[in-house]
Amino acid sequence: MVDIDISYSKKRFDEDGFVILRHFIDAEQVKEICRRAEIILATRTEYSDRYTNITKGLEKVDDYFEDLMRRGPQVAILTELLGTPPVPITSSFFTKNKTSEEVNPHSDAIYGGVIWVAIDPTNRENGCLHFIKGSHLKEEEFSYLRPHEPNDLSSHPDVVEAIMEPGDIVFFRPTTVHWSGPNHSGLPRRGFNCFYTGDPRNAGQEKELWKHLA
Ligand SMILES: O=C(O)CCC(=O)C(=O)O
Repeated sequence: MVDIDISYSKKRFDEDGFVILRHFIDAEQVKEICRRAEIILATRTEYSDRYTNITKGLEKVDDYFEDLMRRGPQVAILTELLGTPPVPITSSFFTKNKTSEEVNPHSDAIYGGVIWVAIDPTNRENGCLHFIKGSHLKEEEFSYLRPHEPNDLSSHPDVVEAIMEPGDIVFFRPTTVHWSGPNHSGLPRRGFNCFYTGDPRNAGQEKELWKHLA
């Protein structure tokens, strides 16, 4: 892991609703996450309600993911960013092999934080994540968005393309509007995500909510 300027990262997280930290997860761990997730995918246990390319609940199948959610290097950073220890809800694997596997603009939940780790290089061509900077502060304006409904925000003035390399991580507020476009590359684009709530009292409720979100 590289040196992290936590006060700058917190400023970005608070003002923009997300922050990308480069080379955060080392190459060995990226490989291990991918290897274990691919084993789970091969035997598919739990699907997202609407997406066949999103596999949730990895931690229910392999304790490695439970441990990673609870004790991975992201926990200390997220604690700083949220100002409170994050409570893990679930971990998911997002594969994107086809052009049809888009996730439309949406926000995830109200409380807590989300992390997304790039397993493959990701860019505009293969459907990288996009964020609307500052949208977590304008919840009402974006409350109409649903991940299964197309809404073109690609020319929004505050859009940011999260171009990432394997091991880069993005921390974001669940209320920050985000989406990922089609994959035109012909190669898989994979990402690993963990969702945390910031308040243990919300854990049950957020678990239910997350089942229905991308
Ligand atoms: O990886 C993707 O394509 C979408 C990720 C996403 O929507 C999320 O992590 O909440």
